[in-house]
Amino acid sequence: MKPVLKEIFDAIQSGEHTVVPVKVKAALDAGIPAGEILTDGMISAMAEVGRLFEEGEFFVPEMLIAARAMQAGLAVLKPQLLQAGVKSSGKVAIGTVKGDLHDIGKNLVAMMLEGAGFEIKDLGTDVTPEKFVDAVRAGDVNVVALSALLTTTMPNMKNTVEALKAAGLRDKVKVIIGGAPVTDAYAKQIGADGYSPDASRAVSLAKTLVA
Ligand code: B1M
Repeated sequence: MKPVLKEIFDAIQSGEHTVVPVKVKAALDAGIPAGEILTDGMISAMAEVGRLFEEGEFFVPEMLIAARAMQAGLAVLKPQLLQAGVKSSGKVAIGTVKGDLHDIGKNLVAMMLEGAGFEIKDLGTDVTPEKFVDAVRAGDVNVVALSALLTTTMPNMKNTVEALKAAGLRDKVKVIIGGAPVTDAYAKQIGADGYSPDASRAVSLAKTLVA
């Protein structure tokens, strides 16, 4: 790993939210592509934080400060991930499902979709099926994008698909899902239109589905 990416990795892992943006800027200034900084320096650091949590070396406070440092770095990277002047590809209502507070992956997916020209309605975290239904009812939403990071909250993806059906809105929108525990098989099982393992493939998936 390039030294500056290792520094970003270490600073995220230890939750240094003032250091991370400085290092991300330094990496950009050194000509390292935003995608490489994101994947190698940042996302990998969060995976390591998860591993340390699983092993009982990190606890929730450490995860929280790492997440804050990650968000600070993403703010610097955001302009690089957005392409100016892309024409609208459609409207996406995105949120992390009910009971789930993880928002870094969801924010990243939203950012990449925005960069690809989608208009984003970000419903935030802990979003009930009813809120997704209301968002579709309220406007010209083409895609509903659901994120879940917990095995215990994945069923709320199914509940959201069911709520859209019950409201007679299922045929009006495409539903895409993702998040660490989510799989393609699960997407098929709950009747979603597609699954993506990461933010960039969520963009190609959404584009294909609305085309
Ligand atoms: Co939590 N947490 N957490 N956590 N946390 C995990 C997810 C966990 C895997 C850690 C572990 O045990 N290894 C574990 C879940 C285990 C499980 O369910 N099997 C876990 C747990 C247990 C918990 C708590 C229950 C802990 C507790 O309280 N005892 C608790 C639950 C709170 C709640 O939500 N109700 C909790 C809390 C938290 C914090 C609040 C402290 C913090 C979140 C802060 C925040 O998001 N603002 C946190 C964090 C930071 C993590 C880890 C360490 C990192 C998550 C992250 O941001 N990754 C995580 C460990 C891990 O994931 N390995 C963990 C970086 C991010 C870029 O990746 O979100 O996967 P990710 O998104 C990716 C893809 O998944 C995909 O694209 C993104 C970019 O490529 N993607 C989509 C995501 N959404 C998508 C949607 C799409 C398409 C692709 O289409 C719509």
